[in-house]
Amino acid sequence: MSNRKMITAALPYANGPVHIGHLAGVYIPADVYARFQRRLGKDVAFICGSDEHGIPITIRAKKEGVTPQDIVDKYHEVIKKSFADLGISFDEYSRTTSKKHYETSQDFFKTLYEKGKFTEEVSEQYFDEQANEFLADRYIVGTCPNCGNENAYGDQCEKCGSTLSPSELINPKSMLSGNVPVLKATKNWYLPLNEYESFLNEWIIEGHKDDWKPNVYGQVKSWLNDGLKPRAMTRDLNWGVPVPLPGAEGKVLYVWFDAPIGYISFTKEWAEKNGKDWKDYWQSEGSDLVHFIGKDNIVFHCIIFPSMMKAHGDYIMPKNVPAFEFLNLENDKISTSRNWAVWAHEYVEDFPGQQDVLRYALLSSAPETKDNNFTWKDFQTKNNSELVGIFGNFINRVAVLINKNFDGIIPEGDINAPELEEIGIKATEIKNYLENYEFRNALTSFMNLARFGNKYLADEEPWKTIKTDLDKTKKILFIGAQIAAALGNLAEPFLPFTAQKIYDIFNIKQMNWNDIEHSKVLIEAGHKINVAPLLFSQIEDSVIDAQIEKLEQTKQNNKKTNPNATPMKEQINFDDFTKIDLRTATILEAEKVEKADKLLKLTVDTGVDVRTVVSGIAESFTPEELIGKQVMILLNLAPRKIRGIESQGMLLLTTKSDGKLSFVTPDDQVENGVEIG
Ligand code: B3M
Ligand code: ZN
Repeated sequence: MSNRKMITAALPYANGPVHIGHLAGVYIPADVYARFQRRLGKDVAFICGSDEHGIPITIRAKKEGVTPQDIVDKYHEVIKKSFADLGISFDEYSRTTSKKHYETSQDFFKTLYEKGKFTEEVSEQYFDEQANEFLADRYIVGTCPNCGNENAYGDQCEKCGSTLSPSELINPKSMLSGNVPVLKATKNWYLPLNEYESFLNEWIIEGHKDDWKPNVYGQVKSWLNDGLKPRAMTRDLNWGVPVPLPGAEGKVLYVWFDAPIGYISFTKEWAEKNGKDWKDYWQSEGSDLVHFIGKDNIVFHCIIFPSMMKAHGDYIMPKNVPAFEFLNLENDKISTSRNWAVWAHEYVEDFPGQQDVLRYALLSSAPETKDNNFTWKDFQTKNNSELVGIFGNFINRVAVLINKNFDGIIPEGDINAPELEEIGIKATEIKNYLENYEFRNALTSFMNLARFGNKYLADEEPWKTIKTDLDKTKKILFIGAQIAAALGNLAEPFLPFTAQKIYDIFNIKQMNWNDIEHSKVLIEAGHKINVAPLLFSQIEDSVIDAQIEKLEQTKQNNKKTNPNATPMKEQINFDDFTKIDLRTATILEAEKVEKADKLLKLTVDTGVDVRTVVSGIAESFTPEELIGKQVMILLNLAPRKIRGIESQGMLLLTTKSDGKLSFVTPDDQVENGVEIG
């Protein structure tokens, strides 16, 4: 087994924050694995960063009316902070707009180009003549040939789920201008993936039948069975890493070409800062490359990137690609566009100091072999019954009893007690599961040791024996202390914040995993421990209800027929309403207010009197067109001085989609001073 572990986690797109689906399906398992490998004494590089190119970024920028750079700058920071807050222990978290990444990905491309690994193909691509841009598949909408959905994208129909190419769309339109795009010839560089089929077959299909997860192996097999086609590695776009060839202006590297090279660029950045040689991790047989990804990224990490590395010639192949399935939220698919998610940064704010609770809950429902579900109720139960009720309870009882009865000194005990065997057994069990990427089983093994300790105390009742048999009590608490110290050590990959607290309580240093497997005594008798704060606390129903209410609110928002409509204001009762005196009225005179571009001074016949109203409508109406106009007025609004003029009442207006104002008026002419309601 090799001593180096080159561990990567999929680069999140910097077009939005990360949510529990990302955490459960990539980042937390990857972190557990990286921490565990470090504990085995391996030389670990755990590398990630933001994926800042690609269409999702430019689409988000267009939507928000800002530049792609603005978008990635914002979300890179948000994502990076969430990971740090949740204890994801990346050795490097960088970004694909870094200088090193541009260099590295362009060099990689040039090497392949110079070795003649690409084919050049001229193809007809859709072009928007008004916007003067080639259109990415995502930028073309039209009718799906399979289900008739009129809003299918050029790469996919979200209604029936079929994969499309833009030329299959009926009535294609450009999303940039709404015009019909034209086909225009353009040259791009392709990697002939078909030429790598036999290599992939031998390496994965024959070589990894038994050690890769069935979901990953199965997907690769079906891609290979269908036969691979050349794939364009460059695109006609203006956001991305420029293609480093003469005559390639306006072209960038395909985002799935540059993004995985990001793993290499970021390793270089880390190596430079830490006096390491990046090649030891990427180009040496003494290194195990492992990619943690979601199932939608399998083809890129098992077929395209390996083919790129093979074409280059200097790189090792991944040892394993543990891909996860998807996590649902309250039995519904997590969706960024529908805001159906628990966002990492919001969790950190709503549950300060409780990062490990989320890590625990997500690991125990990690979608390892099939899609899984997260519910807030389940989260509460996991905290209250398992973390508080079993693990926290055990650690606390041991520490409190030793502090109270033995002045915080570990008492003498039997170093050959059979109960101590359990520590090594569990350490080995967890190790075997983690080496096999079985995170849920590993977590269960860990919790079983806490259960074992808890039951041991409940059976032996040291709080009772202390009154009758001091010697026996010492032995019980000696064993209790060994199990507690082991739990702290074994918790670290899963629950790093809690592990640190246990090290502090028991005044111990973290041990190498192998040492835990082989030693029964982790704290010697006579060792002094510290006072014990609670590790976990009960999560009340009200806290969980607030989270469920938040999701309920999201559901309501998703029902909106107008996405721009503001939410309903607080309810009022009928009495509140009758306090409002609304009347019909007619504008008699209108004039501009000096030195105020937006204001008009109006004289209004309200039926009950003739009064002055100052209204901010000058940008929507000329004074002349208002004379004789019937309007509605809020009559009993307290008068207010505006630019020295007393305004008595308010006219009812609404805003049209072009931003201009429009009066709310009765359908037919009515007398002035008639009540509305
Ligand atoms: N940026 C994330 C995704 O598909 C994508 C991963 C890149 S890994 C090199 O969700
Ligand atoms: Zn369809």
